[in-house]
Amino acid sequence: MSTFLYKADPVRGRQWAEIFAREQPDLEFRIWPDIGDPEKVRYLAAWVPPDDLEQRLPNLQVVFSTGAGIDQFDLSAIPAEVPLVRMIEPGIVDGMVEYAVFSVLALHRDMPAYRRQQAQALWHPLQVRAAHERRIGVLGLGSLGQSLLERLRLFGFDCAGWARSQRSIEGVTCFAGAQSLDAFLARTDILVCLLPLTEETRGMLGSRLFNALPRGAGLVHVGRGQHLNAADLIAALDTGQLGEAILDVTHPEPLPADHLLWRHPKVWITPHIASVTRPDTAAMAVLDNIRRFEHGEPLIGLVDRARGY
Ligand code: NDP
Ligand code: OXD
Repeated sequence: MSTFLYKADPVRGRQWAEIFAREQPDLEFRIWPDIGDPEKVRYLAAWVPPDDLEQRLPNLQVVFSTGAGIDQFDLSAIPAEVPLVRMIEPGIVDGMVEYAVFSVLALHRDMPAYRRQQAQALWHPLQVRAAHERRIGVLGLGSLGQSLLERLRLFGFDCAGWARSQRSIEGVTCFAGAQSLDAFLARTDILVCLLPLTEETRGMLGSRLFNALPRGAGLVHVGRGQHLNAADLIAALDTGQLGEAILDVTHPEPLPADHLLWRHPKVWITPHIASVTRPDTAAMAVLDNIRRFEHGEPLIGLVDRARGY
């Protein structure tokens, strides 16, 4: 019998185990560090994989990321012939859509400003803008960015998105490639970052990008902490170039208690909870990919190592 090895949160792992036992009883499910016979491990699902992957698990055939992002993997440590698959499952999409819609609506309806006003017992209505007058821009039009835009459109926002390749999404103005980034930013009042972290996107959320946005724009950052230059963000908030920022990801994580971002009046921080993989739907998505692999069919979420996502 081959083994499926799970190396992430053990509580959720036990939920995965129940689903595997029900759906694929001929595959032994083990939770790290109880790996059994390493020669029998064909599949690994991990948030962070073990060191010495090749030596430790010599018969590994597929690595699954338990998250949508794969930047925490050292791609050079995974044998070239072993596919790496990122997580695409309905639970992660639903969670992200909820969080990002909440954040966009909070900025659209000035909730951070009202929180500050409440702290001073200040009753002061701010001017309301209609949704169609608010331009939302989403960086990254993958499974999460597209699902978010489909939902934001329903509020009547003026929606746009930016990706590497030209995309077509009903009701959304799509921009592609570095040459169109400034045009996309110039029409964005609330920017949502849903990019993967790669060599091209690291540090992208910095002064240059902030200065290309309309003055007072809002930022919702749900990508990765290393997309963001925190000093540039603070400077942009202090000059008013940016109005507010909602950050779910930081660098490092956890954010140290003495970091300036914690106390900045125009920053809301959550501890990387925008979206988490849901055990029931994630286990089913991985089982479907195992079936695909065993039938020689294309894997859903296969990482392109050259692109880095
Ligand atoms: P996908 O791989 O499906 O989509 C990535 C998108 O980014 C694609 O549209 C891609 O363009 C675009 N992109 C990548 N590189 C560039 C570039 N250099 N220039 C322009 N566009 C680029 O990812 P997901 O939608 O599944 O997830 C996105 C990210 O969200 C994850 O990598 C992770 O960092 C973050 N995340 C955060 C979570 C949280 O809780 N905070 C939870 C889950 C994910 P193209 O379409 O042309 O390929
Ligand atoms: C992910 C995450 O990438 O939770 O799935 O950040």
